[in-house]
Amino acid sequence: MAKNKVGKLDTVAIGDQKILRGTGGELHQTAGGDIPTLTTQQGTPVADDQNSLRAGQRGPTLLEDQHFREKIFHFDHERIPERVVHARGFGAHGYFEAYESLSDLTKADIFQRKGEKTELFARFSTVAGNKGSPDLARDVRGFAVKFYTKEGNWDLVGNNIPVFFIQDAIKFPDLIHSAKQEPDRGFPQAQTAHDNFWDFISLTPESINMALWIMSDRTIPRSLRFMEGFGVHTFRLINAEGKSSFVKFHWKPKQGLQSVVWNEAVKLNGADPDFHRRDMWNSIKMGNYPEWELGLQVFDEKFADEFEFDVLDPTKIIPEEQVPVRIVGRMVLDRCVDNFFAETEQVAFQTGNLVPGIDFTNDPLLQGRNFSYLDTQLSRLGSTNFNHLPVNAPRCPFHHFQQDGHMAFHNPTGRANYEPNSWGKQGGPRENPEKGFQSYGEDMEGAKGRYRSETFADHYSQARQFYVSQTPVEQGHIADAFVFELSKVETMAIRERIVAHLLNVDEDLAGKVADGLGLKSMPKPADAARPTITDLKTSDTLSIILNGPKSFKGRKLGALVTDGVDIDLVDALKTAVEKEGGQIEFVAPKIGGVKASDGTLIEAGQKIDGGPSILYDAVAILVSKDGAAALAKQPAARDFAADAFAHCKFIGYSEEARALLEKAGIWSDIDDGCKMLSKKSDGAAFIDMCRDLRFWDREAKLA
Ligand code: HDE
Repeated sequence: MAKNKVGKLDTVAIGDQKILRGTGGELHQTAGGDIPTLTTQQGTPVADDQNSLRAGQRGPTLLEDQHFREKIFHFDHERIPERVVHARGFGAHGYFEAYESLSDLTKADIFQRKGEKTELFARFSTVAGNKGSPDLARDVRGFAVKFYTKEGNWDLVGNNIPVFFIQDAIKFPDLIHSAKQEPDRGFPQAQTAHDNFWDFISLTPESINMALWIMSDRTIPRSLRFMEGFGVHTFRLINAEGKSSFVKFHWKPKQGLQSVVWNEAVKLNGADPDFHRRDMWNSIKMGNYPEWELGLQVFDEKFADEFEFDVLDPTKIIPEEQVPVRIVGRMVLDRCVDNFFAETEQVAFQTGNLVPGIDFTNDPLLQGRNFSYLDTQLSRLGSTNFNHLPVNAPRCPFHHFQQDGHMAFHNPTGRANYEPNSWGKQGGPRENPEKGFQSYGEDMEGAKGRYRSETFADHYSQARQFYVSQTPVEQGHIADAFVFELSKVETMAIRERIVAHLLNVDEDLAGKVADGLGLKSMPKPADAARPTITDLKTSDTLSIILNGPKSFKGRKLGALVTDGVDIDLVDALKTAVEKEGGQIEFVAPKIGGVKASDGTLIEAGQKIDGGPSILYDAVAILVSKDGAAALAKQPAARDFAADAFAHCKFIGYSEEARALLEKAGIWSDIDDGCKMLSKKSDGAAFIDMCRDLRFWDREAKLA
């Protein structure tokens, strides 16, 4: 053991490794071998990173300690302002692969060649909550994708819901203020269940369609991997001949659609506030890459003129039955970020980032967004040079004369920083009329004014269409969500105003909500600018349950095990899950794991109180008799079983689990969603059952 003095500290070497003993007696490593020397930002080697420079052993700290000052200075400024909306997000890298050439529709380079891959960065987010808010807040999810195409970055900045709350961007600050924490008290965080939000909604009839969507299970997705994405607005595609078609963009998850139930969401926010980001991170790290297909709804002016609603109104969808979604490629997310701050936090999306071949329409919300996204980056990223950050920079060549500013690190060389100039080849880039972005030459006329088009006036018909397109289970969830949220609203008049709107959507829904709120009498229906069209065709694509995964692939089974568990059952179940492309996690009384019947050690992924059943898509309770008796005494184990049952999950159990299931209060209610696992083949049969989302038949009995 070698010893030497560094400042006031002793270092010791044990074998090849140097260990530094701090004054507190802790052990620290110093540089040497493969470990680089710590430096300041200037590259000056640092001798002591444990103690600041003092005048004397117990004296004051000296101003000349440059290393200390640089370190604290930098730390003090680590945070940048979080996004004013969509602050909580999670990003990943991946690629887009075109299935076919769309040159008939668009000259966008990304869509020209079948099989071509384009790198991209996707960021998913909640809207209302602050950066540290929980993942399972009832909220719309942002679904933003930056494609690094060969002709510039194209940002498709969408949501997981195809409609929006408002029709004009001028109302966005009001909408968001009403949803966020109330300004006097600074709460509630990441939830719309409060007076201000529902006050605004109740006074904004155009938001009622969106209100139905956000009260559906769309706002509590099981995972970011199992939700759809939508560009929301109508855009244009322009082909090489200058012909324009209208388009709406859709992302369809290959995994299918899946959500949690509300009671689960509430509990998940405590048990794992990072549930969605952890799920995405783990899936990608395990090589189980999430995939979405890009779909286009393409239509022409004639359809736009004949459609019941205005295609520029972002509170409306175009049902897929009316304009089918044409699948044109896929997005695969296959790489986690290396640094959350540099990539996920600093990525700057912008609706204005379009490429030749794609263009805006006059949707007033989209027009307003085009102003907002560029503007917001200056507050957040502090410099007009945010596009110099690697995650934002194009990956195709770029040349322009914009220069200087804070932190510019792409600095043009040469004499010319203006154009036109007469410096020939040395004079820098020039415009390119053939290749360059050309806006579609749409005719414009009309008097200047602040308008809301008459064609935007129907606020209830599509809300009704959405509601009646849901399965009864989902309709029940929507009614329950309204009752939950409005029960947190303290002002009676606001509760009544919402019910008055719901009367224009569906009387049965309004009745259920009024009943759930204990309203003494039914209000009059809200005044409607247009009567509700009641015979719009239902659309199956609007339901989550009808578009579920149909497989256990990419989903997770939680298996509660104890010492003495039958190893054959465990083996059979594990094999069945993995064969299906799912994941199994063992939950045990202790994190050290359990010893199975044959002495095999089963490693635990979770200790029982850290692994509640809400974390899993389905559960199995595989325990020995003694194990069940011991677990029956533990509230966490009883909750594991009782919650799984209450959340309509499929439950597999060994015969010996009875003592636990009895104590959990579910033994006498065992139903067809529960399967006793007594022989090897039961494992596969159970996973077969789990292909369905949940055992919904149970829900009505629990009500
Ligand atoms: Fe956004 N929105 N938004 N939004 N939005 C932002 O831009 C805004 C809207 C959406 O992961 C902000 O960089 C206005 C609709 C996503 O970084 C800001 C209006 C849709 C993200 C902004 C809307 C979205 C944002 C905040 C009304 C779905 C997160 C930080 C006209 C189609 C992107 C930022 C990411 C972020 C403004 C409405 C989606 C302030 C003014 C509709 C996915 O610029």
